[in-house]
Amino acid sequence: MKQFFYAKDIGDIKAALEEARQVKANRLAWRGLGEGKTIMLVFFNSSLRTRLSSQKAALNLGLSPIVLNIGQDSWKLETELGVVMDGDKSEHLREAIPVMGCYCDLIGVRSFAGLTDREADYAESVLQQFVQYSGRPVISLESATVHPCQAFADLITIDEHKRKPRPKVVLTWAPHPRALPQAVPNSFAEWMIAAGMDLVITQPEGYELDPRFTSGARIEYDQMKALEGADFVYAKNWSCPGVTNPEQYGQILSHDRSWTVDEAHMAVTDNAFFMHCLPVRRNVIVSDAVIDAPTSLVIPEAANREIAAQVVMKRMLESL
Ligand code: AN0
Ligand code: CP
Repeated sequence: MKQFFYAKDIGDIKAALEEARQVKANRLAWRGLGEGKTIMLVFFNSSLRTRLSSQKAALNLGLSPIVLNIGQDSWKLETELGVVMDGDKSEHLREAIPVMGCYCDLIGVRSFAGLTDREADYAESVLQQFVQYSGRPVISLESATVHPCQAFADLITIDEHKRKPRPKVVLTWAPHPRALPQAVPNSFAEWMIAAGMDLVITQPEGYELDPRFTSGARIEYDQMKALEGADFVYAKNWSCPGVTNPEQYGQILSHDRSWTVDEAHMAVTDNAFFMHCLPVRRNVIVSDAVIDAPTSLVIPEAANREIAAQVVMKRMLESL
């Protein structure tokens, strides 16, 4: 495996889930695989789960992690080509990436969407520079439009908790005070569809996700109707994807708190499990009662981030 960005990169989903079960049952069985090898984990943005689970997954494989926080531990990096670098950025990605590539065997990159230039974000311009200039297999640790490590962990979690072969999974938009990327819902939708789940997406008008990630899902603008009979409720905020109106890309179109997932929402489901990738704002995205209920899977999802990351790194090491 040379890149991990999209659901197709993992190949057969059933095989990937089986491998995840094996890894989870015996995390240290491949300790020799990463011996003498290094993974560089590059963070342009904050992280709790991704940085810790990636380091833990690497350590399980005997792979040494090096973590670099751009702009804090390193120079501030320019990411756009062709600019006159007389501002606060001391170094360009064009040099920094091949230098990083010299010191590692695998690279993981967290680089959020800028949310101003839709075309640049959806072209994954930063991630593609890592592919082009590092000479190493690259993992998206949430890039502009995708968060595959999260989606894979979410799929593992659903697979572990499902009570029927094809559960109804509802991805619901929820309010948030800041404009957030579309990476998490994009990848969640893409992976649920790839895994053959019955996926319903519900959001206020204008928040339609890019069809390249959602085609095959049912769209329902009435949140309560969407939630009826759900087996899993996956809440997430995202900013305007700019599909229907490109000028609104990255904007907040609604602060409607009636979309906050509370007990009244969960009451119309089929005793659904609640899911969120975290970090979550309590009583904005989800009520205390719902996230604290025994049906909340937020911690098991986070725990499965280690497993998902380990399967991905294992496959990359096997194909070096
Ligand atoms: C980020 C997002 O929505 O993409 C990271 C989620 C894993 N969330 C925030 O910035 C709050
Ligand atoms: N879910 C997730 O990716 O969390 P972090 O942003 O803390 O890594």
